[in-house]
Amino acid sequence: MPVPEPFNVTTDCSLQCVTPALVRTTTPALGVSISGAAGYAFDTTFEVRSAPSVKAPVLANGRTGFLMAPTTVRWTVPQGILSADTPYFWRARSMNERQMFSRWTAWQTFSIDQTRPDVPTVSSAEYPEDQWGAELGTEGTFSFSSNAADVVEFLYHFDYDYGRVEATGTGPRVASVRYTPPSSMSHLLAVTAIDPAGNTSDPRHYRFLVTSPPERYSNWTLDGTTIDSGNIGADGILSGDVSFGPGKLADAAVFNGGTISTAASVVDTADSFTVMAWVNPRDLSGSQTIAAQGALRLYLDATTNAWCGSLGTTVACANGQSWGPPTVDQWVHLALRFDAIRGTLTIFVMGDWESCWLPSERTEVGAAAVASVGPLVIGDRWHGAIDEVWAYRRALEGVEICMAADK
Ligand SMILES: [Ca+2]
Repeated sequence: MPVPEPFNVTTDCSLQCVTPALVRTTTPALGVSISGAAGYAFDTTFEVRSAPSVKAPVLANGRTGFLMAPTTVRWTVPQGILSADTPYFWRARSMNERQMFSRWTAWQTFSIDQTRPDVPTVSSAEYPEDQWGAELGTEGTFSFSSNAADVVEFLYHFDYDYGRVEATGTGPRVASVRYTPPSSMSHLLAVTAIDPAGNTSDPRHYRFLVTSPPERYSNWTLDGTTIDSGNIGADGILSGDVSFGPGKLADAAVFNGGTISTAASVVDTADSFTVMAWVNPRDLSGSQTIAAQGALRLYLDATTNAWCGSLGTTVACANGQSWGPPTVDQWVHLALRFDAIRGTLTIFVMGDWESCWLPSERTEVGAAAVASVGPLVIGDRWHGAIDEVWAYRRALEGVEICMAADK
C-alpha cells in the first residue's frame, strides 16, 4: 500500500510539507513511497478532489505507469487546475502486475499560498540607513518588520555573516538581531521575509556606515632618539646598552642587552591593536623579543626559527614568503595584529615589494582578548637593530601593513 510522502521542500513547500500542507505552487508534485516486494512493479494512481469524499468531483488524476518497488513515485498536478487559497484533497493507490489494487491512502490535504510577503523594513538606532553610525566595535540592534501577517522568519545577510531569525508579534511580524560590524566604513545588510509556504519577499537592502575611531598610535623612528612621533606621546626610556646605528630608515636602535620602554601602556591588549617594526638580527640565539607589553609579545622563536607573536595563550608564527626564515643581518618587516571583533591574531612577515603581494602571514582564530597593563618594552634581549616601531590602537588592514613594509 502506498504511503504519502511530504512535498518537496526545495520546490513546493517550506515549513508545512505534510498534511495539512501549505505549498507555493499550483503544480505541486504529489508523492507516495511504494514498499511492496522488491522486484515487483506497481502502477500508482493519484487523484485530487475538492473535498475528502468520493462524492466530490475529481479535479485531476493521473497514473505513473509501472515502476519497480521499492521506490518513491511522484505525480505532478497539471497546470490550470488548482488555484490559491482553496483546500484540496488527494489520495493514491497502486496496482500490481496482476491488476490487483491496493487500498487508497488516507485523504491528504493541502492548500496553495502564492502571495509573497511585502519587502520588510529595517531599522537600527546605532546604525541608521545611509548615515555614519556608531564607532567601530559598537554592537548594533537591527530590527526587521513585515506587514504580511503570515511571515514566519527573516533571512538576513550582513557582508559575510548570515542567518535566520524567527518572526513574532501580532500585527506587524517583527524580529531583531544584534551584530557588531567587524570593520569601519560601508556595510550592506540584506533582509528577506519568508512565509510558511516558502514564499520570499524581495530583499530589502540596507546600507550603513561604521565610524572609524580616532586614530591613536605611537611611532618611534629611533633616528637617534626615543621620542614618540605619534599622538599617544609615549616617549621611550632608554636603559642599559642601546646605541644608534644605520637603520632601515635613517638610524635604528642597536641593542646590546639594554631596552627601550615606555612609562605606561601604549595599546590596550583587551582591544584591537597592531604593533609593527623593522628588525635586523645580529644572531638567532636565545629568546629575543622585539616588542612586548603585558600579554602581547612579538619575538623571534629560536627553537623553530620563526617570527612569532603571542597574546596570552594564542601564538601565531610565520616565516617570510620571499625572505625565508629569520636570517642574520637582514632587514625584515614584522607586524602583529589582534582583531578583537573577529577574534584573530595575525603575524605578518613582509619585508619587500614582492612579498607585499604574497604576504607571508599566519592567522590564529579564536584568539581571546587579554587585559593587561604595563609599559611597552622594545628590544628585550634582542641582538641587533630595530627600527621604525609603530603601535596602533586598532587592527590595521593588510594593505596598510603592506604599505608600511613597502619601504
Ligand atoms: Ca629610523
